[in-house]
Amino acid sequence: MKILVLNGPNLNLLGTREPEQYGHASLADVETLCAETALGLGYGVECFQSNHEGELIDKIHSFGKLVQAGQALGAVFNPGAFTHTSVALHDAIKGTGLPVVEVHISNVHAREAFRHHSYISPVALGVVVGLGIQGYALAIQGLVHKTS
Ligand code: CA2
Repeated sequence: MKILVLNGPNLNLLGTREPEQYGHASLADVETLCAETALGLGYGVECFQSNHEGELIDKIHSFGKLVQAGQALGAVFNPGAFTHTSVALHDAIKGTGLPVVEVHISNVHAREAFRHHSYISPVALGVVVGLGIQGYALAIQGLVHKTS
């Protein structure tokens, strides 16, 4: 049984720039943290990052099918800037019924006004915001807690 760790645009740059906003950890560090957290709860992970909206949508579709087949639990998802723009990602999550916990490394509510609205939150099981990369571990715990 596996959990999808899904990251959106520019999160491949983690650890290379803007450490005051996003810390020093790399995306590989995030994925290792997620794998260790999930393993401790009895789950595996599949990690996927894309800078392309359509690729994220395709992954949500394929994982939604795995959940329907009882082969996956759901996803922790940091949609990056698509959080604030993407009706298409909203529709993909809603249309597949994929259980999603939304994660943001930074506290988007303490930043620019355009980051205060999320198209993902209304279709998410829960949201973890502003707790750094530890938020991914908390999101996995929350996903397991809410779905099993
Ligand atoms: O706080 C978060 O996790 C965000 O989802 C990160 C997005 C931002 O657009 C959201 O408003 C909040 C940006 C991810 C870009 O990450 C970078 C990391 C290092 C260097 C440059 C970008």
